[in-house]
Amino acid sequence: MAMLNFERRYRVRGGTLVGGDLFDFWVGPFYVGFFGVTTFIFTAVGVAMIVYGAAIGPTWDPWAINIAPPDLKYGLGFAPLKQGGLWQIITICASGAFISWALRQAEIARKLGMGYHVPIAFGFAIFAYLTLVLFRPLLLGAWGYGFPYGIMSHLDWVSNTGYQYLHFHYNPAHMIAISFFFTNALALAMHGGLILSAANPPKGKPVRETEYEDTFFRDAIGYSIGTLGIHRLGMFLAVSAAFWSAMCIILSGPFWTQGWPEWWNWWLNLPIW
Ligand code: BCL
Ligand code: BCL
Ligand code: BPH
Ligand code: UQ8
Repeated sequence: MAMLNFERRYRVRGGTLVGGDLFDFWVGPFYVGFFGVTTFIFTAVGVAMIVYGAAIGPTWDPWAINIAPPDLKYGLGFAPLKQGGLWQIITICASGAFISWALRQAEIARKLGMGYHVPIAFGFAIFAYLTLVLFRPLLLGAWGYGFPYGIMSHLDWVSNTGYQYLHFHYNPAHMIAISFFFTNALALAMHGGLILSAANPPKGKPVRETEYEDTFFRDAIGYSIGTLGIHRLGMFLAVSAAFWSAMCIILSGPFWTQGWPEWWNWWLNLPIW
């Protein structure tokens, strides 16, 4: 891959969090670093375990391959390899790979003298994942509450877990999370549309400056959040969607055991009706 002139200049040593100069180099376009090596190792072991799980399983159909967590009877202990132990190893590898990935992004940000916004945003996705396979199982007392690793089987888990609470749509944190996801797509549609409309005119027409972007939305809705503001909003919406997703599932079980429609009784019981 061709290297930008700029990339050649910034590819210098330093800024690493651990390991000093040890893995401070690039392979093709990829920065390696200590956390590149740990990402690579966790990914290699994790994927190998998935392939092994598929090999000892009943099928090679990619949609049907399933690596299930241990039975609830194993509680928070280790399970035999073929009874959920594989799932436990894969979970460790996946967590290690995701966290290494974020730390590698942080090292790249340091080298470039940039903020940590991207790895922090990714941290919210990692937090949601860890809520599903680590925090909630810990609070409920068994690894068996984690979701199975399989394309179709993980959808079964979502559906079954949802119906366990009768009507998951009544979960108030789920409502907030969904609203953030929808608002996020609304904001990105507006942002993508607005930037293309100003910065990508047909051949021969002039590019419009940011003042025009502001004016479009002032004319349309009386207010513009501004060209920096829309990115702050975008990060807030995306990160909040992941955060409230984590909240909706950590509440289900550890903090609320009935159906979610029941939760709303506090509202019906208000003395003002
Ligand atoms: Mg899921 C769907 C992965 C957690 C509910 N989910 C998907 C598919 C993909 C996937 C197979 C498209 C996702 C997508 O476009 O995301 N889910 C996936 C992963 C995790 C995960 C990797 C995880 O936490 C590690 N899913 C969960 C949890 C639920 C959940 C348990 C709440 C978030 N998921 C659902 C529902 C649906 C999916 C409901 C679907 O309808 C959809 C589907 O079609 O399922 C069949 C956005 C991200 C990108 C576009 C970036 C690219 C991501 C690629 C496509 C991921 C490939 C994963 C690969 C097959 C996994 C193996 C890794 C290798 C061994 C290295
Ligand atoms: Mg629901 C959860 C929306 C109906 C039961 N539901 C969610 C949330 C989201 C949502 C708010 C999932 C997003 C998330 O957590 O992302 N649900 C939603 C909507 C409807 C809906 C919009 C709808 O009806 C229109 N849900 C229902 C019905 C129930 C129901 C009513 C089933 C019958 N819903 C549940 C249950 C859960 C949700 C149960 C959840 O557990 C889930 C939730 O909140 O989970 C936290 C967070 C993102 C992640 C977890 C992905 C993490 C990715 C990691 C860090 C990186 C992966 C890397 C990958 C392996 C790399 C691949 C390799 C490369 C491609 C090379
Ligand atoms: O590099 C990135 O993007 C290109 C980072 C990333 C991010 C980032 C990155 O910077 C950010 C800011 C976000 N995601 C943000 C978010 C949203 C919340 C703020 C949220 C909605 C979200 N990401 C969701 C998701 C989902 C969903 C909804 O399911 C997926 C699938 C992803 N994000 C995926 C990704 C990757 C493309 C990338 C990323 N988000 C992180 C890449 C990474 O971590 O690479 C290192 C790891 C590997 C190469 C593979 C590890 C393999 C494991 C060892 C084995 C697999 C185990 C797994 C549990 C099996 C699951 C099976 C499924 C069928 C269920
Ligand atoms: C085997 C091997 C590869 C070995 C390498 C050697 C080695 C040891 C390396 C170690 C380092 C290491 C661990 C490398 C790992 C290499 C691998 C396996 C990488 C996997 C990469 C990966 C996770 C790919 C996923 C791609 C994907 C499906 C992404 C999701 C789709 C989306 C949403 C893409 C967005 C498009 C994009 C690029 C956006 C970035 C961007 C943004 C956000 C932006 O705002 C902006 O404007 C300011 C841009 O323009 C400048 C952007 O580009």
